[in-house]
Parts: sequence; C-alpha cells; structure tokens
Amino acid sequence: MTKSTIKKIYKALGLIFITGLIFDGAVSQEVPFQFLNTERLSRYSENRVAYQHFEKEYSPFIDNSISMLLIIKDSKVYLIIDGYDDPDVVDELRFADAEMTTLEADFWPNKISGSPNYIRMAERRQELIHSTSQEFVTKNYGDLFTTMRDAFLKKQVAMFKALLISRKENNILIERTPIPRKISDSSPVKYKITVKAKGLENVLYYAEDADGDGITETFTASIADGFDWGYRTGPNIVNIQSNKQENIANIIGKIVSDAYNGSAEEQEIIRKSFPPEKVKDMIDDVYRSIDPNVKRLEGQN
Ligand SMILES: [Ca+2]
Ligand SMILES: [Ca+2]
Repeated sequence: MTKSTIKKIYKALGLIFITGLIFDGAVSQEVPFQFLNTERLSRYSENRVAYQHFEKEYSPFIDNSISMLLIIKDSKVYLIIDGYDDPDVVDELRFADAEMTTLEADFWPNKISGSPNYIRMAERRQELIHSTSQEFVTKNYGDLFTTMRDAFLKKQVAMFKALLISRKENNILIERTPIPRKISDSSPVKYKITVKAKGLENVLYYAEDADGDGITETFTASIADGFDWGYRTGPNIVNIQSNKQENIANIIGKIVSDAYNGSAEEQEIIRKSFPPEKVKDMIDDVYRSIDPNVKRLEGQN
C-alpha cells in the first residue's frame, strides 16, 4: 500500500462519526455525532447558537481537545474554534511517525486554551473571513467567543434547572450505577450518575457524571427541529463531552448533583413551603390528645 493510499484511508477514517450519548424517550443509547460544519448547515434563516466541546480520547483520528461555537445572526454564519487542528498538519505529524510504533501518540497539538485559533465567517455560502491565526482570532473574536459561549451555556443550564423545580410535572430520569473497581480497592464505591430530561418545546437534555466525583463533565441539549449539519449531526444545541476546563465546569459542573440531590433553588422552595415555626403547631395538631396527663408530662420535659 502506498503512502498516499494510506493517507486517503486515514482521511476517510477521520470523517467517521464519533459516538456520543443521547437518549430517545426513556432509552439510553449511543448515537453518533459530527463536529460542526458550516458548509453543511441545513439552514441560515434563523438566529441560532450551537456549542460543541470535545475532550475525549476517542480515537487517534479524532481531535481530542476542541471547542466550537456556531453563531448564526441575520444570515451571517460565524464559527469560532478553540483548539483547532489543521487536518493536513495532523496528517503530516502522523506520517512523520513513519514506524507507526506509537499508536497512543497524540497527533493533535492544539488544545483548548481559552484563546481561540480559528474563525470562519460567511454570509450564506459566501466566505467573508477565514483565519487560523491564533493571534488574529483571539484579538478580534476572543471576547465574543467567551462572552457568547458563557451566556449561552448559562441560559441552557438555567432552562434545565427550571425543569428540576417543577420536576414532578417533567419527565426527569436519573440513573445511578456503581463504578466497577478492583477487588483490592477498599475505598468507598463511586457511582456514575446520568440525568435525562425533556424540556419545553421537546428539548432533550442529557447530563452525566461518569467518574462519580460529583462534577458533571458531559452535557447535551438537542431539539428535533431539522437544524443540522449533515447526516447524524447529534445534539444540535449543546454537545459537551468529557469537559476538563474549569470555566466550563463552573457553569455545568453541578447539573447532575442538582438533579440527584435537589438544587439550592428547590431546597429553598421546599423550606419556604414548610417553615420550622410551623412544625410545633403541626405536631400539636396531629397528636392532639384528650388525656390531660399528656399536657402535664410534656411540660416536665
Ligand atoms: Ca485540538
Ligand atoms: Ca465527573
């Protein structure tokens, strides 16, 4: 097999769908998704934001640290990326490793850093800006990227938390499964927790704390409204897989524990609905006794 044939195969493999987690109704299942692609957007007719964030070691052919923000405003499409790797550079790195001895080698040099290094801006299909200069992108679009992303994620998290407050009416499914460990490991058992919820307008949310450390690292939101960027796009609102960034954890990190333990907002509502000063009245009410000795004995305590 010639080098160029191998290269073509690798390129093709680089396009395979990656597996992510989403759910359909009550059944958890693995579904593929694709990285955002502005050239394959199904429509530009509405203002829209989508965010993808991937920090998984999934395959040597899939970028292991990339975060992408898509903004569509007035038919203009912006795609800003932090941790973008040029596929041609990755190919060169891979082939420089001629012996192929390092299957675990990391061929994706650019990591999420908070300083985006890619922008593509187009009006309909006409490209207006395209840059992979980190200096240019961060200087001109770094603040926009961070501000828009944070505001967008906070909004999605607020929408999810609103579902928890009225959780009786909403279909919220929580699964807690022990994480397997070595027999010799006597530390407390940890649990993987997943949460699935269906929101207004049938937005599906999925959140996961896979390693049981209490911090959510995977969060997706999707709506089946025909907005996509090709076959099997995956979650089309938010798709965060295996986040390792502190600033993102500050926004999404409590989703699973809020769903499992109850959020501060829910606890406050419950507390207000049953204030401690009412407890004595209630006890008196429930255990109202006609035996006068009870009153007397109570007073002795
Ligand atoms: Ca990367
Ligand atoms: Ca975790």
